[in-house]
Amino acid sequence: MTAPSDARLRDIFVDMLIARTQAGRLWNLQRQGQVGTVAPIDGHEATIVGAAHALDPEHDWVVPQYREPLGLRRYGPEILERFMLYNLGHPAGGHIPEPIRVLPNQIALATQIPHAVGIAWGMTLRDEPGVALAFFGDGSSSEGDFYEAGNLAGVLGAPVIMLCVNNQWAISTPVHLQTAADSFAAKAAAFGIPGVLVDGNDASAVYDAVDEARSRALAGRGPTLIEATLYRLGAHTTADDPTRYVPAEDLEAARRDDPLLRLRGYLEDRGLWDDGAQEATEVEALELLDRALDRARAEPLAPGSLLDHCYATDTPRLARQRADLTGGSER
Ligand SMILES: Cc1ncc(C[n+]2csc(CCOP(=O)(O)OP(=O)(O)O)c2C)c(N)n1
Ligand SMILES: [Mg+2]
Repeated sequence: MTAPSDARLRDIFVDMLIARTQAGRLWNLQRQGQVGTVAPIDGHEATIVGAAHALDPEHDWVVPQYREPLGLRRYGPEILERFMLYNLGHPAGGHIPEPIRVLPNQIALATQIPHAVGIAWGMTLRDEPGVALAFFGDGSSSEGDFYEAGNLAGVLGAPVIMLCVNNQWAISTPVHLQTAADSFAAKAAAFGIPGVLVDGNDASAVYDAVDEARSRALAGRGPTLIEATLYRLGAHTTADDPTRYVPAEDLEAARRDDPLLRLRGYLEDRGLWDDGAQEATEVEALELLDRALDRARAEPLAPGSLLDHCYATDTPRLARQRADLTGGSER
């Protein structure tokens, strides 16, 4: 296990700040009707970025839920571009081409976890070095897919990291109504694999936990379930009003433990960050977002293309829907 160097922590902070800044801009753009629904990343940055930095983009797969894309910069600028295409409803946003080892967003809760186990086991069968890391939420852990994937991973000894992002909420369902277990990490016992609890506001701790799980997997010692605890600082999505159910005092306490403030303080104490760096990074974040959005908007969007990747050949019902959308004859 290797702790991240200060240089690495600075890189992690840059990615965290870029993600937070872009998320803020996307929120405003959604309110202006310029982009589609967005799930804010606020409060999740240390976990998502810290985990991504502990992986090797050349060999390791990331299998996201839907809140992660802005935090996966380490895997390449294509992630942001595809995310913008996805947000605008472009089918190309549902596919991230190789060699980038990131699966597209997954909205159907927990279905991505068996995919990650399959990818990981596939790498073992092909004798490829690498791991697959699946992000999923506390709410997703109540799905059957979580248990099926964890069980299979344990039996196979697949090189997979199951990273449960416990942000205390599944839309408006609080965590105490989600499980009666002591923790989500405790569920690892049923799979016969290690379960690790980590402070999800501490990028360094998340990096360490993922790094250790990765080393274990690469050494042939199988999967790990990690639970990163943090607090969702924003709404569930732009379609949600959390003031109706999040206790104001809990949110205020969580804001004092904001993962960005914590890491910024650490870097400033060591002379590795200052207001100039902050401002320059925020400007860069918005420029990157604007460019990705411009490119996504320029991509032609054919009517009916939303049906393109359902089946190789349209079913009769899809053919009728396609005809309705395109105003033409059935394909
Ligand atoms: C199978 C399935 N059931 C229900 C939903 C509706 N839904 C969307 S997000 C969400 C909450 C998910 O909570 P969690 O897994 O904790 O992720 P978070 O949004 O907190 O990051 C629900 C119930 C869904 N997308 N898929
Ligand atoms: Mg949640």
